[in-house]
Amino acid sequence: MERKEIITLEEFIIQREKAEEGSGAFSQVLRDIALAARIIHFHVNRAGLEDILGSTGRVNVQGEEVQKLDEFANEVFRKALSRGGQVCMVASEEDEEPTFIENAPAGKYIVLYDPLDGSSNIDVNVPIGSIFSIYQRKDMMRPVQKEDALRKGVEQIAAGYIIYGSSTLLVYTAGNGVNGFTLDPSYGEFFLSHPNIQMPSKLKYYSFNDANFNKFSPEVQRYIEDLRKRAVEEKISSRYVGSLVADFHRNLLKGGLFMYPAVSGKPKLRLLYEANPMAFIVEQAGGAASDGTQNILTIQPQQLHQRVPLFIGPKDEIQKIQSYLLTHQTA
Ligand code: AHM
Ligand code: MG
Repeated sequence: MERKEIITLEEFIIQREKAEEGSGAFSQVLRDIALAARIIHFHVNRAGLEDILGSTGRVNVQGEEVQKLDEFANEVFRKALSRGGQVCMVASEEDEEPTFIENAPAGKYIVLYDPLDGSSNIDVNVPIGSIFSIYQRKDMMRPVQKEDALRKGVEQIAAGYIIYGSSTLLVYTAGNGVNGFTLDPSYGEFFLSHPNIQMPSKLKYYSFNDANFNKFSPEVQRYIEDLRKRAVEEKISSRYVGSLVADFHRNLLKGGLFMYPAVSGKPKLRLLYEANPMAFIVEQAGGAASDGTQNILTIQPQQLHQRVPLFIGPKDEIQKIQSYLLTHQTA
């Protein structure tokens, strides 16, 4: 049997840095994120034991204030990204305003993240994840400002997610393919386990919250009704976890469509922290992402916490949805 080459995340980062003549500054940002991932992995796995579930303000047996896991993860990301000196500003789904990193005013990067997505799944042992998106700062001649985070997804230089599931995996793209690394918890090391991920073009699964069906727009309802009719013949199955990272990860590997259309006209998922990074990854894996009318990555954000409808999956299916929604649009 052919032996697979063993490559750690660190080795992979260094290889890519040499091949692309990177400065090393970007590699440091990835290292900071991998550190945050390891720390959050450890705490997710001890969630029940450490009694860190439940509402903020509770006191644990040591008499210390207990933090909710999503708030804890938020701090871990902020601290990890503050230490490397390369990130001048971070913005989190959990915080109203971005944080300017005091000790790195000359940092070249801006990182946006959702530190623990799918948090309603934490206390029922269902996979959850972290999502991140990295931009290079445009103007180094003036201090960074909040608006510098309002960039189109096409400008991302890297994006990724960490899934805390049956194993912990870090999947990322720096615009040159998508690669996945599985954490070996005994060594605390990520190993390349999913090189060059490509999303199968054949639709195998669809994932959406069916309970919202009656509140989708009539054209989305019609598309879904057609999709259901195609399911038997085309051997399409339905899967929905309710954690974007888990649903997306399965669909990325197996060929699946994830949808979170507007519910009573209101979208739920965030453009900057959820839709953009996943859209960048899916395009790098051969798929596509749309808000129903346009490519997610071309949307100019107006606000940090802007929400968008999200349709993400195999390219052909996304094209089908876009033309379907266009032709069935009611006045
Ligand atoms: P969160 O950021 O508050 O955790 O919400 C985002 C999550 C996604 O992970 C998931 O795709 C979606 O919300 C599920 O929503 P619903 O429970 O309405 O189906
Ligand atoms: Mg979220």
